[in-house]
Amino acid sequence: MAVTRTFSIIKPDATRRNLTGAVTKMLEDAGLRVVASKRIHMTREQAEGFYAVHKERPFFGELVEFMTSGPVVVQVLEGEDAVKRNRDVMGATNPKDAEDGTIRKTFAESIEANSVHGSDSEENARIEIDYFFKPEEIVG
Ligand code: IDP
Repeated sequence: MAVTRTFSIIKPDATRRNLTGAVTKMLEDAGLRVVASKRIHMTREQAEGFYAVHKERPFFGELVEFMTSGPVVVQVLEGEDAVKRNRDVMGATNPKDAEDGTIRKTFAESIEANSVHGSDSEENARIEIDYFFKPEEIVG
């Protein structure tokens, strides 16, 4: 299996509860390596652009509010089959549906405040990494 990259966000509900380290440990324990990381407070424009695919969905406004409500940690993760590996350890979008041992089952507060984002395809991973990181910020 090829070593690939994916994009992750530790969301405001997790940074607020000081869970950056705990979430990162679960990512690392799942075989992912953090090759870039920075703590930022997203602007409204950044959040709207990032979630543009969801702009017709009823929760778009609330999602942008939530994602700009506090700091987030954006990360590039590397590992074998990184997109799937990350999605597996994240768990289902709604923590009620997430499996035991996943990040969302362990930490998420709700379907919205679900602690982590992870790219859903390699193509989106490339787009999302480029959205937040310059190539020289990624140190593999
Ligand atoms: P994903 O993050 O598991 O890929 P998506 O369906 O792409 O899930 O949704 C993006 C984000 O939008 C979710 O992680 C969650 O924060 C939020 N979201 C998804 N569905 C709902 C909903 O029904 N109500 C409120 N927020 C939602």
